[in-house]
Amino acid sequence: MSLPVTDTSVGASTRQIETLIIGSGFAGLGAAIKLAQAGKDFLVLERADEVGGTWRDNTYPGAACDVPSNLYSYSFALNPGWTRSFSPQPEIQAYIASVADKYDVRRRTVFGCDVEAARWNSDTHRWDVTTTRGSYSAKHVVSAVGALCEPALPEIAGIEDFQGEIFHSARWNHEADLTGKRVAVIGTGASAIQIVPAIADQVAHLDVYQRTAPWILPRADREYTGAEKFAFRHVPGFQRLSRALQYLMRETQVVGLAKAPAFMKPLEIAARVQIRRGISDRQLRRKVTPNFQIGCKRMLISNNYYPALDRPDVDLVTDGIVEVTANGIVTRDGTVREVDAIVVATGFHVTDSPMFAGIFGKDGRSLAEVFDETGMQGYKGTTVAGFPNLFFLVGPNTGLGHTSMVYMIESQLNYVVDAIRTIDRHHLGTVEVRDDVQDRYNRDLQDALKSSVWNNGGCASWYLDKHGNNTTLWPGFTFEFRRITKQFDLEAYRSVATADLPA
Ligand code: N01
Repeated sequence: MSLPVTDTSVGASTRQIETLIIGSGFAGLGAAIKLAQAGKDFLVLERADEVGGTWRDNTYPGAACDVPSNLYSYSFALNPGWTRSFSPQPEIQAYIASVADKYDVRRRTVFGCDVEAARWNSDTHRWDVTTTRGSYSAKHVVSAVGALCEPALPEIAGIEDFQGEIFHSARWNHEADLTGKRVAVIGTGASAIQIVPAIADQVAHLDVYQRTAPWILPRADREYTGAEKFAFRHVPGFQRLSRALQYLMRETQVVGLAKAPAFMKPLEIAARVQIRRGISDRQLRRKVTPNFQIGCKRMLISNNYYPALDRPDVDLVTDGIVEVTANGIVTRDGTVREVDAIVVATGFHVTDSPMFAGIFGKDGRSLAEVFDETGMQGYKGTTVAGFPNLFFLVGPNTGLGHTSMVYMIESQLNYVVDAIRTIDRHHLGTVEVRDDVQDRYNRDLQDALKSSVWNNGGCASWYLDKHGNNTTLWPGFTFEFRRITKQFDLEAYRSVATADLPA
């Protein structure tokens, strides 16, 4: 498909655009494709020089998806080229880039364009968006920056004085050669458990700093057989069928995560067997055994993390870090472990994203101020009261603990594109979700989450905000979310016709 050529040059004057999409990962790229197909005017702003979002940024050794490959593509652009059942990062990034090419999205993308602020302008009834590459005035803004885009650095005394190499897992420094070095990895989340086995052979010694032991399940990863690869390409419906089966299997987990956590027991047993098989030392086994219910934090998958920890040249450190010095890390028991490099695998700002501080709504308050007061609340994960004509992809309570985010993104794309179509069809100038609708929606969500393992599993996780509310995860089956986002529900919104907007 070929799109009309859009002027992506940036000048001194403010450019008028119908819809600005911020970000070009799975969500932003999908929005661009769907808006193009709907014949709408839009422009994508991307701070980096390539599409891909989190899959472009996370290039650490061992980076791979923990969701089956067949679920990890758009339904409208299946990828018959996957080589493994769980795809490595380079394959996913190549897929995303190929979709951008196929749908010609780059021509409507301004690369190297970091959004500084977006302000609702009550005079023009549009969004004023300032960026590192000029200013825009947009009727609608689609924020597609994702939940895992702003690395969270730990606040550890002295960390800025460390003299060796130090970098976050999502900003891997490929110039730094870790061969033969003493390396520390801080964190034992999804990123760290992929990094540790990937670098254990290369480094001289590895210290892994664990604050909370994660639950880790076997990773059923394998190369697709020649017959499967052939069938993906040449047998009509084969990939769709295997995708549908995997989708249904994963959806059954919702019962154990959100409705009746006791159903997760068999998974816990499988995880305990992994520990026994992977680790020979009894004391180390005790250290890696989690102290919370499985599913409370994201369940991880790996076959090689425990064997890596079991190596004589790898130490698991469970005493809390008190300080980083110029050349090492000091733990609570007073031990100083000298290292040449530190990998900070401490996750992302999710419920406290710095991006929230740069978006100013109708009453001049930033999204950060609003969320600080109410928690990260929205309506159908997409709109927020007080922020007219602003649509979030991967917004509040759209995250998943069990299956592919691409499915949720496609549900939201339906909703956003239908919203913009509806606005145009009814000649509306603004739409803003009603406070009462948003409040009711969030009450229902929190009720549904009350009995979930995420809220009651005895862990602290990034799923919960500072108020203790789970404002990140969708508590139900994903097809329920697909159903509620099928059509834009104008009655849930306060809307003003363009002709009635005050001049
Ligand atoms: O980050 P995390 P991540 N001192 O927040 C520890 C997705 N993902 O980058 O558990 C010491 O999960 C923290 O300890 P604790 C996936 O959705 C997907 O690994 O808070 N430690 C934890 O161990 C995932 O959920 C894939 O006690 C500190 C770790 O750092 C999300 O990204 C692959 C600390 C952070 O774990 C984030 O994963 C990778 C401190 N001050 C990631 N602060 C796929 O395969 C934090 N920690 C699809």
